[in-house]
Amino acid sequence: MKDFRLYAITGEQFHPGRDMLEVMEEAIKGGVDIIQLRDKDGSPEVVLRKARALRELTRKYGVTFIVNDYIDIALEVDADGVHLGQNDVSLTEARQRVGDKIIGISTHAIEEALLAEEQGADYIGVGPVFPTKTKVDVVDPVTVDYVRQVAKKVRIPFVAIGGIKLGNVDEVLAAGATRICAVSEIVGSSDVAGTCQAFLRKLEGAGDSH
Ligand code: 3NM
Repeated sequence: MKDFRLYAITGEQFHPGRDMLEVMEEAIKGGVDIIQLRDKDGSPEVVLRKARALRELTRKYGVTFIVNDYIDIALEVDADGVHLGQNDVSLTEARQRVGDKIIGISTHAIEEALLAEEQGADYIGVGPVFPTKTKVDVVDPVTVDYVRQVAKKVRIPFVAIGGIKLGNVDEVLAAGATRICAVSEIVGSSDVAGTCQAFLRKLEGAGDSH
C-alpha cells in the first residue's frame, strides 16, 4: 500500500452544522494522506451515498480511501480498502472478498497485532492510546507502552489512534509511532487544515531525529 503519515476518520458528531465533505476536503488540503469513512449510525444507503462522495473527493486529490466495516460498500465504490474491528469478519474472509485492496484492523494488544500481521493485514490500528469518547465500545487505554511494543515487534505499518491531540502527540511519536490518526482533534477543529499541518510538522520533526 501507499504509505501514509496522517490518517483522518470522519466524525460528523464533532462538526454539527458543517458538511462532512467540506471538512474532509479541508483535511486533505491540510495534508492528510488517508481518509476513512466511519459511520456507525447511518443506514447502508446513507453510508453508500457518503462513500461515493468521499471516493470522488479522494480520487480527485490522490488520497487513499478506506471504508470502515462495510466490505460490500468498499467494493461497490471502489474504495482503496476496508478497516475492520476485532469483532468483524475474519481477516481471511475479508481477504477473499477484497482481493488486493488494503485491509486494516484495529488492535488493542500485542497478541492481536502479531496475529493481524501473520494473517496478512496491510496495516494495523494501535489504540486507544489515550481515553477517547469517539469510540464507545473500545477497551481501556492501552497507553504508549503498547505503541512501544508494536514499534519493536511488528513489521507492517501501524497507526496510533485514540485520544491523540496536538498536545500529547509528542509522547506517541517518542514511543516510536510514525503514523498518527486523530478524529475529534482534526474534524472538531475550527481550523481543520491548520490542525493537520501542525500534526504533520510534529511528524516530520520526529522523523528527522531518528
Ligand atoms: N478506534 P479520537 S480509538 C475510531 O483504539 C477509533 O481502535 C480506536 O477518536 C481504537 O481521535 C478511536 O477522537 C477513536 O479520540 C479515535
